[in-house]
Amino acid sequence: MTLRIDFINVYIILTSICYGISMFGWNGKLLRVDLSSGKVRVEEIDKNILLKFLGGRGLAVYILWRELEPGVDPLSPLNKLVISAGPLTGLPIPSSGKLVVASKSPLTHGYGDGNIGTKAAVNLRRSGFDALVVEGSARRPTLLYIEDGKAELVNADELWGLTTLETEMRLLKTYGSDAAVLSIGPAGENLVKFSTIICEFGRSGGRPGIGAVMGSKKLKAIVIRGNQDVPLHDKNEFLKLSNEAYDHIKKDPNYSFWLRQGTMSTIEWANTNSCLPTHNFREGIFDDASKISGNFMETIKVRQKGCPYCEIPCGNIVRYEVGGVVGEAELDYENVAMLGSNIGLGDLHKVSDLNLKADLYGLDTISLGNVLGLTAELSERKVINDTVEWGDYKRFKELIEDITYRRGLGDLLAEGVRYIAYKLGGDVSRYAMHVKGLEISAYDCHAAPGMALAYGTSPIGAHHKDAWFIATEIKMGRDLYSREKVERLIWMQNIRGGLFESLTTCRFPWLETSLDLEYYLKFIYLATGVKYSWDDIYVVANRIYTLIRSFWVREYMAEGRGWSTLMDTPPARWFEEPLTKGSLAGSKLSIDGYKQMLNWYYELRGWDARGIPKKSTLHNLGISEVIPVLEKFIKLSD
Ligand code: PTT
Ligand code: SF4
Repeated sequence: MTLRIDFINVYIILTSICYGISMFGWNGKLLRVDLSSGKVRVEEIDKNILLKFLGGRGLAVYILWRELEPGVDPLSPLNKLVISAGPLTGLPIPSSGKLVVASKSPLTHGYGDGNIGTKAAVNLRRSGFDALVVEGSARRPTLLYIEDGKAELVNADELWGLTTLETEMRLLKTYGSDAAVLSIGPAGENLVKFSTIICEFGRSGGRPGIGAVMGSKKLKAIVIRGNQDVPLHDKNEFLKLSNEAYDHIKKDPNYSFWLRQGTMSTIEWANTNSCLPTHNFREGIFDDASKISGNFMETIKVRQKGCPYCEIPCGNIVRYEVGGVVGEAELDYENVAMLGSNIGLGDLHKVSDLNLKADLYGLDTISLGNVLGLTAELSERKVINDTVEWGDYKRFKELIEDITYRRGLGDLLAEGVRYIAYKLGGDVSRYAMHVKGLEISAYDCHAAPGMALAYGTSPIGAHHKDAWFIATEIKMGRDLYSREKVERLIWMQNIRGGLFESLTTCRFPWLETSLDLEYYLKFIYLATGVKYSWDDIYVVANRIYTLIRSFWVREYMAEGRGWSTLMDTPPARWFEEPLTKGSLAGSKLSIDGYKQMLNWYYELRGWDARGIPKKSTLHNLGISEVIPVLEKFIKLSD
């Protein structure tokens, strides 16, 4: 039953989530909200789709592929925002409070998603849903409230313009501390192309501009509460296994060090291994690395923070002081590398302050650090008239404001580095650090061809989420351009980007405290009653990667941008300008070696020499419905 009332407490739907297909692990329902018409409805999700795509990222790309008009403007009402969970999300197992936020990206114009650690993950599932699809666009600022199968749209005029912190505090006061809030800041409202969704006072998700998609829909926030249990196939055994997993994690030798530093220990590691991004990815060594390191961070750390059900909370909360003003910020490796060494800033207090600004405004720190680094380099090369010096904290802080509110130069910077390079022309594209329009995350690849390939082939653009390959690469040999590396990379993508993004749970228990992957197969079985083998999982992962690739090709062809293997190639800087410091001085990537690895990658994925899925691959993966759609735009290989 759908009721349309008017704007203040507008649309209410009461739905029975008891009826429908019986299943375990999944709720089998999605909530669809049309902001243009104000209609809200509950839909069943075909069980076969859940079996084929698991959930999270898999379900998101399935929905976006099927439901978006090819070539849709990402900031138009026709784009859709999908928030999706997987069969393990929000269940009482280690680190399950994660949620995928996905859409056609306004930054890259391809498939975009992020993975956000939040109570909203638990509450969405406990509200009876596996996914939320938001379409259309509201006329006025709006808030979506979800509770136990009911949804309500509420006027949010009073929240528009507030920072994410102010928004979350107000909403928790209104809806109670057991509510979960996902919100955007002024950057999302002003359609900054790398704005994100923020929750829990500083967790951020949706690097490819998912915040701007919410902003374009005038959706300021989503508040979720939920009190229902997700039905499980074998609850007793599930809980028993979960206890065993928690015990394992706590006994792991890395457990206590991880609790002290989380991802921040990577600063020293990356500097030692010449891959800490420095001065817009010119170098991999930063002279002031020790001043922004994990060890230094420990001296100003006041507490730690984590996602629901997490026994290894990695959020480092520090208290910093700049010019007599004291503040608190949450630090991760990526934030500190990109707003520290990459912009020449060797002062963790100042880095923390820039980080906090990004959280309050809802900007992605990785893209922001790229944009600021590029701006300093453009200033140094006199491509722009503005003076922006390396390490100039005050100037960077002003620029963050200008980007957020799109003032002056900030209006151009708000578009991301690919567009900046396009607009300025000349040779700027050689050192505008992105792949497919998404700015590169914090690993320099002058001497890391496998990691460069991980960025080149990541399904959302240059992000490390699908394959943090560099540590494996260092063990295998950095100057090796081998087929074996490509095989290992694809395995890693399938586990991280296929399995974990679709389950949807945090991958850190596996990576940082060696929780065996077998646990996850057992958890899937005990939750859903469905036995997946590893071969089944690889098929699911390949299906997801191939559908995402099909989405990119369709969108780029429909928009008239065309498709080429350059889309999978990192910027010229890493191929042309060698490192000048440390033991790897003189290193740069080989373009021939990279091309060879890319060809192997395509072959192993069943894509043709252009990087486009072959008909036979689409058929074998059970997504042959993609073939006629793609063939409207481009001839496919057999
Ligand atoms: C993620 C990206 C990362 S990845 C970091 S730090 W990392 C940056 N964090 C930001 C931040 O903070 N504030 C801000 N304004 N922008 C930020 N941008 C950057 O966003 C994150 C953790 C981390 S910390 C990592 S690696 C792991 N990522 C996982 C993943 O992708 N999938 C998965 N199944 N598990 C993961 N576990 C870990 O989660 P995006 P989060 Mg993030 C302050 O969202 O878009 O994917 O970009 O979600 O809750 O902050 O957890 O060294
Ligand atoms: Fe969240 Fe960190 Fe725990 Fe993962 S390890 S669930 S990102 S707190």
